[in-house]
Amino acid sequence: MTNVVMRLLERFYSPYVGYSAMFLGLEASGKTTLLYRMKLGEVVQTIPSIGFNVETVQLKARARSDRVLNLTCWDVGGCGRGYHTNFLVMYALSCDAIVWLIDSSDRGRLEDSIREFTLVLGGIAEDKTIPPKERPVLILATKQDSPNALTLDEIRIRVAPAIRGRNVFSAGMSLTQSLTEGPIPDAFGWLLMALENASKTKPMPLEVPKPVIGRKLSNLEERLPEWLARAESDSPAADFLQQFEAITLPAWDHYTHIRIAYLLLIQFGRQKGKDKIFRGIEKYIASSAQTRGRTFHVTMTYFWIQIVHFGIRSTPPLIHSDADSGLGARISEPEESIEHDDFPRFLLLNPFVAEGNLWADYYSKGVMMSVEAKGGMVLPDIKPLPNLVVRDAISAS
Ligand SMILES: Nc1nc2c(ncn2[C@@H]2O[C@H](COP(=O)(O)OP(=O)(O)OP(=O)(O)O)[C@@H](O)[C@H]2O)c(=O)[nH]1
Ligand SMILES: [Mg+2]
Repeated sequence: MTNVVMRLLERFYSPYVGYSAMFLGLEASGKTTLLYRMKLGEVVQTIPSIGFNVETVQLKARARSDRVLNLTCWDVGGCGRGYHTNFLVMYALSCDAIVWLIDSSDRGRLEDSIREFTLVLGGIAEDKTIPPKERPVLILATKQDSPNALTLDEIRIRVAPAIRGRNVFSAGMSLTQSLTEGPIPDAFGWLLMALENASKTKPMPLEVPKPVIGRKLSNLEERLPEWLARAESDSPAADFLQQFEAITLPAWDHYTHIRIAYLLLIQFGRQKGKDKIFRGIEKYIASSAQTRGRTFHVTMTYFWIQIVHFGIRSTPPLIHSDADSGLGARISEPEESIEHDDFPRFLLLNPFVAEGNLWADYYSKGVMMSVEAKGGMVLPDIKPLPNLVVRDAISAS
């Protein structure tokens, strides 16, 4: 089942324009800051990420001054918090390199970071198509500007056992440092060299690597491949919306809700789409035999609209490889960037939408299940919903 993830990653993101790297590291280690620093050249205000941010960046590689590294970067929200190791490995297997960020100012969590990283590397090592040595690992010790930060040497000594036998370069940096001078271009210059050397010897994969078998799969690890397979064979967008309108959908479950929200928000935008979702779902619950025993829940509906909308806004345009044109690559026009039938790619980048109890990260049960929350919009009591203002600032830049 996990092969559907590999297949879709390949369909959307391969052949890559250049190379790809997965950014790993505990919460607040600086993954998103680095990504947008490279993409936009500035430090943007970040919020803890909940899904994937994927961007292709161009970096001058200092050691090879005439060369530019084209890197498609997968930034995944807080490893060790939301996602399980096997889930990260599914994605990491399709990347050419691993970039591991360590927060040098957080002495207390260095061991946690090493433990998580060791688990992911162990999972990747099960992929026999690429020998471990040939998937370069770049270790970035961020926040060197913080008082009392761990030095790069202290970190090197501590991480050594985790990276034995691998092709590794480590660098200490502050993410506010220059992108053309100093440790950042040095580190990515090394990465370019390592990737070029690896691809010279890389054998052609004969088969899609088998999913990694480890401990019991978490809910999301099972559900995402199921959802992707379902999305691939589902009825076209127009038919699906027609069935929603006619109260004849084949099922009424969490997947159905998310696809409804996705399609209506894409087609009508946030304001009009939200109204259509509210009215449509309320009508469906009132009229369908499938929904007997259920009542319309205002806050829950609002929550999922917000989450899906956030996911849509976080999904960057797809880069088409366009070898024939001689231009190398073409970025989708905004209006074609998320197509109506692009639901599988949306799921791939925003897998958290498949977690039916995601709301519990934001709302206590008592609040979400209250009469007030059912009948009207109630704000979350645990933490604010993902922030579209920050997201919009990133898009605007
Ligand atoms: N002083 C300093 N702060 C940094 C540096 N790198 C990142 N930060 C700050 O650390 C905080 C967390 O950075 P993020 O980029 O959001 O971290 P992340 O790894 O994406 O975190 P999650 O999305 O939760 O996994 C932000 O406030 C950054 O501005 C650095 O080199 N120096
Ligand atoms: Mg982040």
